[in-house]
Amino acid sequence: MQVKRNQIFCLCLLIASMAANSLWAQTPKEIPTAEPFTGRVVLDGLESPWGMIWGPEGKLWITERQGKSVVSVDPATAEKTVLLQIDEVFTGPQHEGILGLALAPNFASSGLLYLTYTYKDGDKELQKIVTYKYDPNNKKLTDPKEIFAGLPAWSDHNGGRLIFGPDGKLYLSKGELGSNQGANRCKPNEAQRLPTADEVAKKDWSGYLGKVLRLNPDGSIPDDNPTIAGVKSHVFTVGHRNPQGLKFVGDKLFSVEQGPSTDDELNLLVSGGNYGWPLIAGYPDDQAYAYINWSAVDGCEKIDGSVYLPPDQPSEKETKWNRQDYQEPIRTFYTVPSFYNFQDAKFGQLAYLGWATIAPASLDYYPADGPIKAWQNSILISSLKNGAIYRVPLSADQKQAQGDIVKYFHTRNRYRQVLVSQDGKTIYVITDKAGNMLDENGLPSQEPANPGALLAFEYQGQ
Ligand SMILES: [Ca+2]
Ligand SMILES: [Ca+2]
Repeated sequence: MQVKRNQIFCLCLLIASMAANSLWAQTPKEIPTAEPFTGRVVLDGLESPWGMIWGPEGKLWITERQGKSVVSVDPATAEKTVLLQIDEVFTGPQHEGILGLALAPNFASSGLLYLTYTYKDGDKELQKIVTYKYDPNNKKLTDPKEIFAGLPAWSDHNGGRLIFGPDGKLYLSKGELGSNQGANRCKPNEAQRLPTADEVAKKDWSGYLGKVLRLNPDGSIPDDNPTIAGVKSHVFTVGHRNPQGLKFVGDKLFSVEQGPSTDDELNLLVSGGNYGWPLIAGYPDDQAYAYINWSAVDGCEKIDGSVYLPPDQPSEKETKWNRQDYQEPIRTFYTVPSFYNFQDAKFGQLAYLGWATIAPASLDYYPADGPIKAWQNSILISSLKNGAIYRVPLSADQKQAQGDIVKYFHTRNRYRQVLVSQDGKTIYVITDKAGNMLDENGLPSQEPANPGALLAFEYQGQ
């Protein structure tokens, strides 16, 4: 189904048809939903929207990753205002450009917006965090101040979500740059490598890959950050692949990260926790994943990296890795047995679209007192691969996922970020401008129905 601009349609039948999708036959049950929604395109033509927050005056503030800009959109009228354009930003097809954004906790008095983006310093590709001050009279972001720079970046797995916690600290999710896979398979994966005291003293952030970072608002290291292997740094958690979603629910920090060919993860992050990548994907169950350190394999460059788990290369069982600080995910998308068919012919050249993953790119929380009763106290996750929102109900203490995952709003798009409206009645989604996804019939497509769009799904129930 294509969402047409200004067209309102009922999603009821679409949602009911989800149960017929047999792709996840071996995975946790997804149940159809009866909640009534209509969908509409608020606007389209955004240059790869990536991050979206509630700005002042009821506006949505959105980063355009490839547009190198921050725009303000009135969700009621679709009026768009360019607040900022940054020439220095370095963009690429998927993982580079302006990524996350966050308002300072004292935004009402300081007017400060935090932004993170990739840039070049000579031959080096790096990422920084910069603050801008909002001028409400001229509707512009001005007065840039760099608070953190020199973080390694690359064309793959930059993470990029930026949020403030209730503790007043700034959190940034950082990926492992796609090392040890595909074109980058001969670069060592550093998600388990920890920064040394010497590196931290020299502001060498090369040990920060595959980590979630925690910073003071001025970019310095908080005194109460964890000391890991004897070193205090910006590192808050260790062992992530490509964490693109961060969300605080009360004092609990949830994240989503993209798994390899199985086991995208919903995690509850605890200070100093180790989330296992690349030694463990999902649970330590030795199913369908085993770590191969390609960089240690003789003649790595000559080996066909598209081969899945080549049997003649050394691999390490997940269960061999046994550590006190290891934290399991609270839900995976999905854990499948080793005999899962990773080469289903119906996906053709885009075989990865048939793998047991959803490519989660963001998450939001639907509050316990929200008007959609069936949604109360749930995590909402946006999927790039399926153009859908996955709702994961939480336990009353919000420490565990419980019950069935429910899938909503599937269109032929890549859903980059989900954001709940302040009244809890509208679910906003921004979509990628381009990329691969599954269409409404579960077949591969490279043509998004609504490229670079802001979509609104409005609840019609009582
Ligand atoms: Ca993990
Ligand atoms: Ca596993």
